[in-house]
Amino acid sequence: MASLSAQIPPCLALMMAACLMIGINGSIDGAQREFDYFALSLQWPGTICHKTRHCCSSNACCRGSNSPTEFTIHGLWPDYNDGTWPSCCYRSQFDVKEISTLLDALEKYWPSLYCGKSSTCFSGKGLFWAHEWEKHGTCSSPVIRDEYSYFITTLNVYFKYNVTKILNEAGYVPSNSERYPLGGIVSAIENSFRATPEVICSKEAVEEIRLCFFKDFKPRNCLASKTSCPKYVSLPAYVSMGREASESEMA
Ligand code: U2P
Repeated sequence: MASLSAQIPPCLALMMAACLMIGINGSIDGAQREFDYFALSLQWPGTICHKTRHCCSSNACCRGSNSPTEFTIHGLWPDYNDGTWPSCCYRSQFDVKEISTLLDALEKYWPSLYCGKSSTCFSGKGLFWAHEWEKHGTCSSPVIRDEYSYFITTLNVYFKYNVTKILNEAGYVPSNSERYPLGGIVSAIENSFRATPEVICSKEAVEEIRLCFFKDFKPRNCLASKTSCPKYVSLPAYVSMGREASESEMA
């Protein structure tokens, strides 16, 4: 039987080889080009936990009086200046052992606010942290090159730029009745960090605030995007609604 290569005309074989070298992102060797800046994405539990319908052990919204009342970390994302971002840059399966010394801090400041496992790049479903490391962390090179560095760096940036504190000091405190001017929230952050954040809303409630950084972690403006927020927004307070998960409720 003739070999496969013998059946393919040389010009077609060359084209096939070229296609294999050019990855899905149009980059040579499948490598994605280096990112331009970082976004630290922070979630507001007051807004997200309002949507919790079923409890489970992985969801920090289900911790009742121990549920988070400050902005928590969603992820540190390498981004491009054109509004797109690289993802799943190389095969590196998340290993919780590598961050065992950080777990207490991660449970507190970087918890999942949802039930259900998160998708990972290559290994199906896993922890929220596995999702963030595999999808975003692997694209943070050459600034961040391994899993431990990704998590410790993110925690350090989060502690240094404390959005909850800045907003509280400016009078923007959690409330289920007040509405605050979006411009006031943005200005409070700009005045403290000298850079413009991005604010994401769910209806009128602030759901995420993103802080942007150059690769040396000096603050920079986030991209001017069409905001999903109205002119006046809320910063809902956490309402437990008897959500301390009973075993029977655990999904
Ligand atoms: O905004 C919806 C989801 O898109 C992903 N995202 C958004 C902005 C950005 O700069 N980078 C980015 O990845 C986020 O996906 P996730 O990390 O949650 O999978 C975001 O939730």
